[in-house]
Amino acid sequence: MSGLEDPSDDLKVTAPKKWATGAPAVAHALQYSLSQTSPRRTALTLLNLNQGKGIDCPGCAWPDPDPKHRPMNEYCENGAKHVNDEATSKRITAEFFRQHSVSELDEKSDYWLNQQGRLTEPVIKRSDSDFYEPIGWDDALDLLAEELRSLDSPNEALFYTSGRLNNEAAFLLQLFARAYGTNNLPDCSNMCHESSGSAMMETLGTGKGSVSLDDLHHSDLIFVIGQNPGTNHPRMLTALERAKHNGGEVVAVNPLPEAGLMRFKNPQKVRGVLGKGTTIADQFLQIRPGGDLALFKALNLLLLEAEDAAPGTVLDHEFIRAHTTGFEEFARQARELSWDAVHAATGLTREEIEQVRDRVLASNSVIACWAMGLTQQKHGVATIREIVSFLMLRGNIGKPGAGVCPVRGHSNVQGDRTMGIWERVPQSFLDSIEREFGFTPPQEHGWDSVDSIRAMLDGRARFFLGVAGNFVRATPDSEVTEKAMRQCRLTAHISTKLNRSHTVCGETALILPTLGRSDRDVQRGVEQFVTVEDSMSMVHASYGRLEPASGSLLSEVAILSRLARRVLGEDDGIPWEEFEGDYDAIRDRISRVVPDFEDFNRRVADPAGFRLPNPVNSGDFRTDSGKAVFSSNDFEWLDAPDGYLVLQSLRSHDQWNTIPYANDDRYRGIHNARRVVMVNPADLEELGIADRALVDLVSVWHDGVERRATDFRVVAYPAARGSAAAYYPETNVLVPLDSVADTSNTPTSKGVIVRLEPASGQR
Ligand SMILES: Nc1nc2c(c(=O)[nH]1)N[C@H]1C(S)=C(S)[C@@H](COP(=O)(O)OP(=O)(O)OC[C@H]3O[C@@H](n4cnc5c(=O)[nH]c(N)nc54)[C@H](O)[C@@H]3O)O[C@H]1N2
Ligand SMILES: Nc1nc2c(c(=O)[nH]1)N[C@H]1C(S)=C(S)[C@@H](COP(=O)(O)OP(=O)(O)OC[C@H]3O[C@@H](n4cnc5c(=O)[nH]c(N)nc54)[C@H](O)[C@@H]3O)O[C@H]1N2
Ligand code: SF4
Ligand SMILES: [Mo]
Repeated sequence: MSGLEDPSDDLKVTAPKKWATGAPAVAHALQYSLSQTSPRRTALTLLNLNQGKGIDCPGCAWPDPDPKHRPMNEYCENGAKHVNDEATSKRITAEFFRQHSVSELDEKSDYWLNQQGRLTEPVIKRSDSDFYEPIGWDDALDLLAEELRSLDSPNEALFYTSGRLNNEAAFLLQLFARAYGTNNLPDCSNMCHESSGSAMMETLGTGKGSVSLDDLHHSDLIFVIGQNPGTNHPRMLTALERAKHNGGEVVAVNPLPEAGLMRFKNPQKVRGVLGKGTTIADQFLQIRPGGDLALFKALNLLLLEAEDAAPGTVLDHEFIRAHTTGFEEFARQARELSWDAVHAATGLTREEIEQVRDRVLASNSVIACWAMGLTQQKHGVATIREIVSFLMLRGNIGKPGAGVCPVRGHSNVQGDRTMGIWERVPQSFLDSIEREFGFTPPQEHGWDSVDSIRAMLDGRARFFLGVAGNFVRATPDSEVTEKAMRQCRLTAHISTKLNRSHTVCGETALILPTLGRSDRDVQRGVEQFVTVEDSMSMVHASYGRLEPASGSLLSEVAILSRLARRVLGEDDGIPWEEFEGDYDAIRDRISRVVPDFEDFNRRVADPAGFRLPNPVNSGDFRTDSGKAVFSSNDFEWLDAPDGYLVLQSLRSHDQWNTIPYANDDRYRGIHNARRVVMVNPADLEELGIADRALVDLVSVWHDGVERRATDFRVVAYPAARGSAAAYYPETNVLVPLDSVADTSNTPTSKGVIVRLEPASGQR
């Protein structure tokens, strides 16, 4: 494995925090921001963050409140850190690449690479060289175009994106890929909420969440499942606080007692900073990883039994009759449940689950929120289907204060899908493209992220263009993925900052630096804005405010338009030049291709933006039967053999996906180290492993390959029994490429069976 920091022996452990986001959080954000840039740029970014006509936070996809009720400091510690990581005053110049060979850069840590600052000019690593060197934009794009035109089939090319990309560039990227001839549009969703989309499409006929912020504020009961909002969606805590003040309750389901789930001190209120804060979870279910399907099966059985005991009082028969199919078979299967199996799978007692049932029975409106703890499990899709059934039993879909709430990650990951970044986009979308642009897009599905790696490995794919992400670190089975990338003839990345995907590269490699969301974007003398869609389907504008990191940066829109013109020729019927010069022209086309975007330019001028309708909320279920589906899911869980643990790979408080900002995880009490593995003290005792021992994590999989992540410090931690937690991406090496969720093909990053061995260096 390349590029990891030396194991840190400076590890300091303090007690895990029992509350999140108070005064220290604000101080931490400022500290990081000021380490990156000047007080002036810090102030400029922060004053403009999440304001009307300001910068949409490039952090997570949590929605902004209505502008009329939005305080000036409507951002969180991590949003502030994240935008200032982009606004940094540090620069990477040609001199930097003269000093450091690619092999040398590959030895550096992910942290180090990111800390070098913003990329400022296009560079190329030629096949006979170990150095990146400057190249002009025209030459770089000519070379890319030539390579694309020389492939035997358009399907040898892969176009990867992360959800950082704005709507306008995303629309152009998919349009370009399809006009070129491929649906190979793998994206970070494949590793993120794909399981949510798969499960909801099947059962509800739409892949998106159904609730609004207002629903959350007025819900009687909110489940927060497999999600760590204190770190990953901090402003969600404000919404939960509001729901609690309105009399709502929260049930948290997690193997770890995450600080943000316990208590919240609102940094925007004096009372929040100085007082005790608000208790968030009324009930905390410390579940074993992978136990959620069993939990919701148990809850569904308890609801059916409650209905048996008092017919006509528990289930919403009218909803079930009018809007759903599959209830009889679902109910029959539900009654087969064994409580012993439920206990083994969840680690929870029947009494705990009955207590949750009582809360459900006392609630007229229930919302289920979830994130990676569910989606990155082998049976993640089945679990989410089961949760949909759970909500439908009492008609908790499509009414105020109720519904499904997959909490998205990247700020525009949902929008990118809406814009057609999807290897399996619906036929209706392809037909719209054809009507609008007059060419027939390829009809067969493209490759998702995991299949793209397989295609690179066996030579079916030879060209990789990555936009706004870090494919090599985001994907599983790092050694295998790295080999796949190195086998490409050409890899190119449109990026703001240096990362591992630039050092683990193809024979020829290009880095194309671009404007970030905070940078001012001027085309033909006119300032442009871009748009994004948040987790609750609100579409709104984002205006860059800062002086760009360098005069030679091009916007993503400009790079993609220029590349498309070179590859497709000047008379392909798509006005690429006009698109580059005026983003309104792109939005006009979006309004004619993408459903519910009519009159896009006018509607997005409203600082609040507009909300895309979710058909589910008007009883319109776009499944084959036209009804919502009660599914029958086989009982599955993660059964680790004796001596093994179920490892989940998660985020620390001080990282943004593949990029660590520091070696701290303050809320969990971990300081100065990232190569740590958190395990319950009782499990450590059973395994005969001492707290702070230096171990290797060894994953076992039925392909017989032994995957090993070396030199992790053991930390005794109040994790669920039988489980372990360690950070991503250091642990991606342990996730086998073929270990994926059923249906969604999402890597099982939260369910890896491992054993702990004394570190190889010490044996
Ligand atoms: N600061 C910051 N914010 C971010 C990101 C970031 O890296 N840094 N990343 C963004 C992105 S792209 C995403 S997708 C989101 C991710 O947001 P989260 O999903 O909150 O991210 P993870 O850190 O992966 O945490 C998963 C949570 O699920 C729990 N969990 C693990 N396995 C299970 C299980 O089997 N069952 C249950 N019930 N729980 C389980 C873990 O203990 C943990 O609390 O955050 C977004 N926001
Ligand atoms: N083991 C394990 N693996 C996981 C996960 C996990 O929980 N466990 N989580 C998965 C999830 S949920 C996700 S979303 C993926 C994340 O995977 P990615 O989205 O691929 O990774 P990021 O770390 O967000 O990408 C960071 C890079 O994006 C570039 N960038 C940042 N801003 C911009 C911009 O405005 N424009 C452009 N062009 N480039 C920009 C910078 O160069 C930066 O280095 O990882 C997945 N992998
Ligand atoms: S909650 Fe998410 S979108 Fe909001 S400020 Fe924090 S990181 Fe940004
Ligand atoms: Mo994500």
